[in-house]
Amino acid sequence: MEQTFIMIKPDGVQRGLVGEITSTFEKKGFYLKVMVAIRMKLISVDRPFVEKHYEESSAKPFFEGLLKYITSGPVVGMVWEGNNVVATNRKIIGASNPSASDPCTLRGSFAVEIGRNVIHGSDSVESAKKEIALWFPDGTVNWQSSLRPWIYE
Ligand code: IDP
Repeated sequence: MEQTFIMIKPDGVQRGLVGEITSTFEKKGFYLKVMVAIRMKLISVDRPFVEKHYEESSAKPFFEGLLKYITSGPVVGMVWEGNNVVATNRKIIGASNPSASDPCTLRGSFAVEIGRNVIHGSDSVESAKKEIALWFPDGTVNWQSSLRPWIYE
């Protein structure tokens, strides 16, 4: 099944949005593939690591600000699994700029400015694979929810 990488950014952690964001993906019917207490990463990431994560944005004028933002406090890294999870989670997250995000999305509900948009989600299956390998080099936990047949045909 398809997997995506999600990061709750420092502002999302500071503002106490971890539970609400995680709960949104759970209620949708996607599966958290890193066990919370053991494998979920609540870490401060360093500059070289963030440079690698955002290497595609390295030529952008906002890159320096982005590095400062993401290294400014702890973040939460997660892998979620489900049918079409990459594209679906991007829709749930909303447009990069919260002022253009649908109000029903996470960014539309909880953020105001593009430089403080609370959450990251992989933008393609290919970048999800890259990001998951970067953040979780030891792989993810393999488990199946007993409710799966009630959500997936
Ligand atoms: P995405 O996170 O929606 O995929 P990208 O264009 O890949 O958006 O940009 C990565 C991140 O860089 C954004 O989520 C946001 O935090 C930051 N960013 C993008 N554009 C700007 C900007 O114009 N000013 C400040 N930060 C920006």
